[in-house]
Amino acid sequence: MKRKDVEVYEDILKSNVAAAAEVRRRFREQGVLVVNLLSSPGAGKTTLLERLIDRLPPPARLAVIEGDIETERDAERIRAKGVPAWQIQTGGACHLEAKMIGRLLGELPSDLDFLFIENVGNLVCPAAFDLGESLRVVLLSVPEGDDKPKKYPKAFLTAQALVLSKADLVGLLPFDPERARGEALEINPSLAVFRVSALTGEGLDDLVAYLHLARAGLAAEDGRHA
Ligand SMILES: Nc1nc2c(ncn2[C@@H]2O[C@H](COP(=O)(O)OP(=O)(O)O)[C@@H](O)[C@H]2O)c(=O)[nH]1
Ligand SMILES: [Mg+2]
Repeated sequence: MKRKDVEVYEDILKSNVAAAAEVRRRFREQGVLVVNLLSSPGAGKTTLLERLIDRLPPPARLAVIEGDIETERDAERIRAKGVPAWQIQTGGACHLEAKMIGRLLGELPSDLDFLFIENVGNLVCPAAFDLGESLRVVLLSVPEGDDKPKKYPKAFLTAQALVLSKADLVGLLPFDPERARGEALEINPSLAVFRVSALTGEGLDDLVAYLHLARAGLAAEDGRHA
């Protein structure tokens, strides 16, 4: 990258830090657990959201923000489940930024419990942009290969939880879940790891329990700071 390009990129990152802090402050004030989902395209983010919606029925209040380069397709899938969804089309940009979330603050219901953000599909740029989330979840699906954590370490380093998705395909493809888990934990020893299949339901109850705990932790944290 040329020196000028590096400076522009650093400015974008710096202004994103400030925007993310403001988004985080606003959502924490309202007791909303904001979850940022990162993965390669097709790792199963939207399908996981569809299954989580089934397991977080009312009175839990949910909303979803979808990020894609083009199309409204993922937001439509979420709306079909009865959950409000906003689609951000980046028009080519490979990640969402905090200011894009900030712009939606006035439109989102004010009484949410969980806000899920599905980032643009890739393990590179989204890792560099804090969206003001309280929880970052990275998905690695079985067909992608168990060698990916070491190749894309930032996504695993900055996440709090790892979902090894499409677990129903373990044994059908050459993917060693212990290698994937072990290498991810070498990068980030505090990662909570879940082996999940949206098809069979494996691991979903544990993941839902983790989300509830994370939300309860948010309230406890706010209590401490009050
Ligand atoms: N075998 C299997 N396929 C899945 C699972 N979850 C999603 N898929 C499939 O993977 C493809 C991509 O899923 P999608 O949720 O759209 O991925 P996204 O691009 O990360 O949002 C679709 O064909 C899904 O049906 C799973 O747990 N097991
Ligand atoms: Mg999707």
